[in-house]
This record gives sequence, structure tokens and C-alpha cells, in this order.
Amino acid sequence: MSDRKNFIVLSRDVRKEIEEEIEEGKMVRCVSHLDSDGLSSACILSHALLNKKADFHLSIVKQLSIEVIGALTKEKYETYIFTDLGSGQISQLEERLKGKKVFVLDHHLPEKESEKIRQVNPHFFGIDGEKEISGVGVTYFVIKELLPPENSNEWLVVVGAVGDRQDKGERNSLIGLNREIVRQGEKTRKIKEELDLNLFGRYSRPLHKSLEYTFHPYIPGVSGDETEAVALLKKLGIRLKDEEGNWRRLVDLTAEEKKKLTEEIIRRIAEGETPSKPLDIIATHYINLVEKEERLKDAREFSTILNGCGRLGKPEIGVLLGLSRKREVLEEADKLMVKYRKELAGYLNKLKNSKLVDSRNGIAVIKPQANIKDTMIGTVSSILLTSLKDKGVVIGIAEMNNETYKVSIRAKPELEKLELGKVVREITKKISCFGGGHRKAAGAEIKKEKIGIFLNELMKEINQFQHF
Ligand SMILES: [Mn+2]
Repeated sequence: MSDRKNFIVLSRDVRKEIEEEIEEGKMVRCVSHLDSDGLSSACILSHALLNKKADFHLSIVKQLSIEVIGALTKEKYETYIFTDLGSGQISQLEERLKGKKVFVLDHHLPEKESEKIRQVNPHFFGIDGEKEISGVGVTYFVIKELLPPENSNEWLVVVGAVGDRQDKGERNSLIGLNREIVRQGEKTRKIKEELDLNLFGRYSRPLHKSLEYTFHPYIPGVSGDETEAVALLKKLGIRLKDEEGNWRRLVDLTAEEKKKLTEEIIRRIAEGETPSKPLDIIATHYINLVEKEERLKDAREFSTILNGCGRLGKPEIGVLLGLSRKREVLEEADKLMVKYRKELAGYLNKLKNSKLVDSRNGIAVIKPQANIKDTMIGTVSSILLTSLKDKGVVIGIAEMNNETYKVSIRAKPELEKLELGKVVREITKKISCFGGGHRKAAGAEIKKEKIGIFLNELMKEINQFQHF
């Protein structure tokens, strides 16, 4: 059997086991990750459990840390489903949830296979969990038969996959199993692909705001800077408002205006000190054809909204947004979105102060003195990496509490052989801390007194692969 087939067969078997738990009337304890992939996973799992009238209890967590696992062991549940996390903590789960029925639906680099835990992870099937399927995709393959057929949630799979930056195909498109799911959504006329400038909020934001809010790719002088965004449009002779005084959006531009804007952005990226490739500005967009709210139509924008909800401490708003369309929730989500983008822009401006970023060889270290929230340090590290030409790795350090630092590590794809997730997991294990992740993105929680050893060990490993 092919790897894909084996993966599907395992997913189906695991689904049957979950169904048995539901039929026995077990209360299902669900735990998912805080980012847009994790929130999307939580949405479709909740949708399936609601559809099957199962009782469940859902928590959204930053990481499956020792403390979180500790808290779970004190609960009286018998059935656990972890989505978009868990594969890095299999030994811990085996040991501390002994005797319980545990399902792990994840795409992070797995620690090991397990006899006691039902783990569905593409990496065991030679499927690239970093590019071809994300946490919500794995969840989808497992529980899709439990969803109401008229609402099979392909859309949320696309949202989670672009949220995890799995759009690594030509023109930033989805590939592998993700693409299969897109095709499925196209067949049922729920999803449409479209090629356009890769600006945030094409359908929903005033154009100058779209420019200001775009960080992927990083547009030198414009990303995070409203005044400069307005100046750029004025210079190009593109009006900000239409005849009726409404803000114009990217989708309102004439072909001529769009061409001018595209050329200018390409020129800026090409001349700027950032590693973005000029053509990164053109991307494949995934549009939800059944959605009426404009700001929820585009998968990238929806994903940013989910991220904003999670990172600003309101993951429940994100989950509700994926499940229903309540007016109050949408307004709350909008407010969070504005706050999220403002915070991001604020942090990035702050990091222009070189005292807060330590530069060594090809590595940039964001010092804890930059005072970045622990929930934002990962996103900030990712964006900083895309804005630095001469750096292969960014290590962001943020204070979690009096004893602990949250550390986020991001590496460029050019450092092919570097497996950050594995490296971080091994170092943290040695120093009795917690950490793991993907090949090019990893995270750790490090006791303050151990940060020196951790950084030394980490840099030693990274330097073997650096050629920056
Ligand atoms: Mn994920």
C-alpha cells in the first residue's frame, strides 16, 4: 500500500475508536494548540463531536508543557484527544496518562511511535508534515466522517494550513494532501483559488491599511507604517477613497492601478535589505464561496484573525468564529485584530533599536529586555527573520514568569539539514526543560538559570549548518 493509503487507513481506524468512545457515552477531553492551525483543529473536532452529540471539554493551550500535562492528570476523564500538539511529548503522555485512552492527531516532528497511544502523524508515512498537511488536516482525515456531510469543513483545513505557512508550492499555493482538500472544496463549490497581490485584507481593509498590515512578504518602509503606506499610494496617484467617500480596498483598484502598485512593491522588495523575493508578493488566495462576511472570506485573513484571538488570550472567540457567525463575536474579533496588528507593528519598530537584538554570525537574538509578550514572541521572531537578509536564524526570548523564559527559534529554509525541533527537544531534555517543534520553527520553555547553557548548546548546533 502507498504511504498515503496507509495514512488514510490509520485515520479511519482511529476514527472508529473515537466513535466507540462516544458511543460508550464517554466525556471527551480535547486539548488543542493556540495558533490558527490549532484553533481550526479545535473547531472541526468540536463540530464533529457536537454533530455526534458527544459531551466534551475543550482547552486551548500555548504548549503541551509539563505543567499542562500535570493539570490534565488531576482530571477524572478517561478519553483524551490532542490536536496540533502532543507528538513531541509522547513519553510524558504515556507515563502520566497511563490507563487512559489517548489520541494524538498531530503533524509536529514526533518523538517516537507508541504502543499505548493512538498517534496519527504524517511523518510516520513519509508525508511531509511541515508542507503537505497541518494539524487541522490530520484532524480532518480522522474525523471527517463524523461531520455533517453538507458542512465538511475543508475550508478550515485550508485556513490552518496557510496559518502554519504550508503554502510552499508555486505562487504560494498549497501542496500534497492540503491540495487534495482544496480540490475537494472546489468540487463542492465551497472554495475558489485566485491569484492576486499578497496583501492582508484584500476584500475587507482600506488599501493603505492592507499595506501597513502586510508582513509576509515584508515590504521595506511600508510594513507596519501607516504614514508611509499612505505616502506610497499618493506618490502612485492611487486615490484612497472613492467618489462616495468610502475607503478603497485592493479589490477596488483598476487593472492599471494594480499594475503600478505591484511594480512599486516589487521594486521596493528588490532594492530593500530583506530576503523576500519580489515575486513573493503574488500569491494564490483561497476564497470561501459560501461566506458572506468579507473579512472571513480569504483564508489568510481568517487565519490571521484566529491567530490574533489566540495570541491575545481570547482563543474562545476564534473557536466560536469557526463554529458560528454570531455578530458579537465578529465585532470582538475585529477589535482583537486591530490590537494584534498594532502590537506586532509596535514590537517590530522597537526591534529597530539594536540594543534589543544581539547579532552573532548569522543568528539574531531578541533579548528579553525587548519585553515582548510570550504569546507574541513566535510571530515576532518569524517576521524579524523575513526582514533580515544576513541572518539564517532568529532566537526570540520572552519572559513567561519569574522563573521561566519562552524561547522561539526560527530558521530559513536554506539551512536544509538543520532540524530545529529535534535539536531543541534534545537540548531541553538534557537540561530538564521543555521544548520541540518543526524543522524550521521550534519553541522551548527554559528556566532562567539555564538560559545561558541552552543558548550555548543551541548555537553550537546551529553553527554546524550555518552558511550565512
Ligand atoms: Mn500546526
